[in-house]
Amino acid sequence: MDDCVFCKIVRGELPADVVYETADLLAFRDINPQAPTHVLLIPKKHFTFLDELQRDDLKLAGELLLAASEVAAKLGVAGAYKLVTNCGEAAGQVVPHLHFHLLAGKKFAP
Ligand code: DGP
Repeated sequence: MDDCVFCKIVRGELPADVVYETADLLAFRDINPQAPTHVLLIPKKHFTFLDELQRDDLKLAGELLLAASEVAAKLGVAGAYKLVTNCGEAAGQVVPHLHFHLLAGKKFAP
């Protein structure tokens, strides 16, 4: 989408601290980190949120989960991170492009 901030990052029109990239996925550090490690993992293709994924996107959905694990390993936080997606404004979603927050490096409540 033309005016989507994460689509602009994908297209290189906005800068980002990229930590991981494949043909279909991108991970970059959050501009407003809530933990010492706070990375956003996104599909390059625009989906507004998780509920827009279809059965046809099953491979991409799986790639996203495996990529989260790979990003965590790359950043040295394997086995010690939280993975969160906010689906919709009511859940606190601000940027309308599907993304997972990978958070680590601090103690989280159970
Ligand atoms: P959410 O509330 O789930 O939509 O979280 C959106 C996150 O995106 C929030 O933690 C801040 C981050 N963010 C917003 N704009 C930018 C940006 O331009 N660059 C980066 N790196 N992060 C951004």
